[in-house]
Amino acid sequence: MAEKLPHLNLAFIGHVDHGKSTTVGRLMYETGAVDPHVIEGYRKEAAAQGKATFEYAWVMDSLKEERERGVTIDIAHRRFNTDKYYFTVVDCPGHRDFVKNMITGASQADAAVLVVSTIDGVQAQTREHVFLSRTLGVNQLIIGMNKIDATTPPYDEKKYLEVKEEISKLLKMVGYKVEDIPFIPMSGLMGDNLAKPSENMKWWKGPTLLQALNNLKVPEKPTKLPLRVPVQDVYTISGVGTVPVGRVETGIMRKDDKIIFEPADVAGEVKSIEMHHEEVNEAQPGDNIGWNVRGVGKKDIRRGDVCGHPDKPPMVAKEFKAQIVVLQHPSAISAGYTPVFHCHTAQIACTITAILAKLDPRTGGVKEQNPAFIKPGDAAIIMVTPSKPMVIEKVKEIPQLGRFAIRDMGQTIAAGLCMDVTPR
Ligand SMILES: Nc1nc2c(ncn2[C@@H]2O[C@H](COP(=O)(O)OP(=O)(O)OP(=O)(O)O)[C@@H](O)[C@H]2O)c(=O)[nH]1
Ligand SMILES: [Mg+2]
Repeated sequence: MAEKLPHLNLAFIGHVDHGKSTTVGRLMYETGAVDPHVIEGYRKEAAAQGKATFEYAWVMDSLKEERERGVTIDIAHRRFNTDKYYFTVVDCPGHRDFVKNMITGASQADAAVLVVSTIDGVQAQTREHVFLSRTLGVNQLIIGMNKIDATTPPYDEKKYLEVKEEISKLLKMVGYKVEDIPFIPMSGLMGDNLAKPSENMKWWKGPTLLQALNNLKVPEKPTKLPLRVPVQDVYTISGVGTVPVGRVETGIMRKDDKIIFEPADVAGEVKSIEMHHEEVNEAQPGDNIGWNVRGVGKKDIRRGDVCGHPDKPPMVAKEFKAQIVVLQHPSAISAGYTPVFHCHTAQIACTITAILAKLDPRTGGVKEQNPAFIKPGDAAIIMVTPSKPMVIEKVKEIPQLGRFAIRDMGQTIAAGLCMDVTPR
């Protein structure tokens, strides 16, 4: 049944202890995804360990260290469904030491619930998570104004309006359209306005969290953007010919289309398209395909090349400008550093030739022009020169091909977006 409903990836983000795991746990319980006996068991066990009130959080926090410390450390995935959607929920950690796990969670999300304690309002990781969500392309937000049961007096509309204003300012600053975003007064712990409208807030006429989740939109397939199919692998099949395989990121590929591969710079024609071992006439975003090309040899193209139409060919960069967030690095990053950039299926050593500005990750504003170096936690605008030709697109034009991760020494050093490209 759940498999037939449209699917959405949903991340819960926000400052440490503001109630993300509790809200997810209670929502699971109220929608029947978690058995009441399980919660009852956690309630007793948590109380016995001096961790009373963490019973719902334990649905998501299953590591021993998480339960002992009462904080989420790693991201946890859980599934649940409403009558309209089937959700995969990613519960992110709020603690500043685990921001990189939050980034992994948010980078997979179609939408996010930002949980903010109505008692404490906007805090450091509220700002940081909002900025990162924006950078990572999370376009739909719901604000869960949590712990409304514990304001003074409880369920206080005045406090709600005050904190709502504070959050709105932050969202506007990084470019979210506040008019489209619901701000729901709720209690993850008591269950107010999660699955059922609360009796304790007669002043609230808006949706419950569950209704807001049902109002989310399945992201539209980017069929109107230019065709981009990054090549994952290339085969030669006897009697058929050259067959690259990959996932269509944007646009539509049709049988008999003229196509071009970049940066290889070879052109051909689509003889046939195969998906799940069946021949199809066209392929759309999200489809994993193998396509037989006329006029292209196996040796002409390789993993990391991108297939497009000749009238709007993939952009090959000589140099590009990017915004990055540094996640981890043993020391500091300065101009001249040459790690590997992972962008679509390409993995290419690129030199950071200049650091133009250091940004405040909590606001996105410029903190320092031309800094000598940047460190974990910093965001920055940089100039990059690939060691060989590389396809990358401006994130404003083709978002799917404008994001990348920077890796070195077996770690993800940074995540980023391409702002501008100097073509080859
Ligand atoms: N009064 C009240 N307490 C809450 C509410 N939601 C969560 N809490 C309490 O806040 C504490 C932290 O809750 P968590 O759910 O672990 O918070 P979190 O946001 O997941 O924290 P991290 O994952 O570590 O960032 C626990 O003691 C919860 O019982 C709420 O709506 N009202
Ligand atoms: Mg948590």
